[in-house]
Amino acid sequence: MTRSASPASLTTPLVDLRINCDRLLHRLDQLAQIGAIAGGGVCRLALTDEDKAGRDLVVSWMRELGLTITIDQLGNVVGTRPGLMAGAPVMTGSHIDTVATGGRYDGNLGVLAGLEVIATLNEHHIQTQNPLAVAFFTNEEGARFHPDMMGSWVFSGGLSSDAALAEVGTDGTTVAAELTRIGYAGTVPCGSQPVKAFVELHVEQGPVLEQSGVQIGAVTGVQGMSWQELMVTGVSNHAGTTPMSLRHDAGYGASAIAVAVRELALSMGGNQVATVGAIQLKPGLVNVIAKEARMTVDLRNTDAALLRQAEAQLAEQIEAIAQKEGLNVTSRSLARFEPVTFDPVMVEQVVQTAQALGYSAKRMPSGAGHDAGMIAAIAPTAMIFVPSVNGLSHNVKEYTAPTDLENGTNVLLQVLLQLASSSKVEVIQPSLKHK
Ligand code: HGY
Ligand code: MN
Ligand code: MN
Repeated sequence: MTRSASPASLTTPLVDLRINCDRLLHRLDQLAQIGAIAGGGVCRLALTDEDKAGRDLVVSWMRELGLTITIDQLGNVVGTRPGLMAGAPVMTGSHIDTVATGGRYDGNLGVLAGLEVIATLNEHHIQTQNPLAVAFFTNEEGARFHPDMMGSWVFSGGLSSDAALAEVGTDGTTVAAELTRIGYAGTVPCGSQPVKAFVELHVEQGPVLEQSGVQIGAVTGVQGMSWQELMVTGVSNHAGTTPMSLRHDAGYGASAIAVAVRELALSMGGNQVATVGAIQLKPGLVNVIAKEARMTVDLRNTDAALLRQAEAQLAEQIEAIAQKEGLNVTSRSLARFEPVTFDPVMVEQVVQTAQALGYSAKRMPSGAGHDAGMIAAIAPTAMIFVPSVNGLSHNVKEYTAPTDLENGTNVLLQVLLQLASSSKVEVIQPSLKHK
């Protein structure tokens, strides 16, 4: 595509431009076939063969769209479209890894919506002032390798590549070995790619937009997150002969802690949420008092001080349970992120853009962690939410209506045009094929 001799420069963003929803839906459907599981969901855990296949497909689309591809040491992939000026790109993107019982929109929408924006600009021969980039970051979910948002955290300088590469997953492999195995151990140093601004489109994964009947969420920030693994150790013994007063039952201890976690969130109220997502007992036999319980605790709050209070209160309750039951409990942090506030000017831009397109919009915090929460450390950042039917996510029944997918992607298109065009865009006449 070459610039024409006298390009028709437009002085305002192309407010009437719209994406091609069928093309977006087709890509979402194709990507969802990779790692497809019963019920319409997706299992594409980070750095598995399914992740590789998904990466390969998205990279092939990036190449078709003429993007220049870079892969950094953590396997973060960035596809860049040149602007009329050089310099840091305006970036969008998300992740294509999923949890084991994931849906087809979590993360995938943000990446494919970014490609849809590029395809729309290409077919209308539009070039922006600043370069545009679409990224997918490694291991956003943190389901196989902790912490979550690993790739974007390293990309934004919050975690060293060495530490991330050395991380051992739940199946005993390392990030480094798996990146090499799937062919995505890149050479670009992490943290070496500046970003002018970052906007991520994502399904809300909660009930707020649907219950309020609002079409677009202008995300004000991401709540703080504290993941810990607890190892509860007791004494295995015979289920029939051991008097209740003599038991040191790790299974009971874990259950009492799980109840305390729930009661903590209910007593604190507000935005406090708390989840015990995994409990494994050993030896896990019907007639043996459990010697050991491995369990996870996920605490989140939009307020940093309240999150610390929740952590402290839970630690006290765990200590009391351990004392009473004669158990030993150790805790290991799996992830810890402070609440993040997005750029207020960009949040307002999302609201204004949505309303200018005729969509209703509301400001709201994100309950889920996102790559945008990491990139906010290095660039002005905002997120766009679209409604999740029944507020479901991390569930095979995750669903967002095509109209909402289209609305969100159109808002993304316009916000990116504004951010990357500064004052004007240039319509590029296609080069004459045969002079
Ligand atoms: O856990 C989260 O909020 C994100 O899906 N990793
Ligand atoms: Mn996500
Ligand atoms: Mn997720």
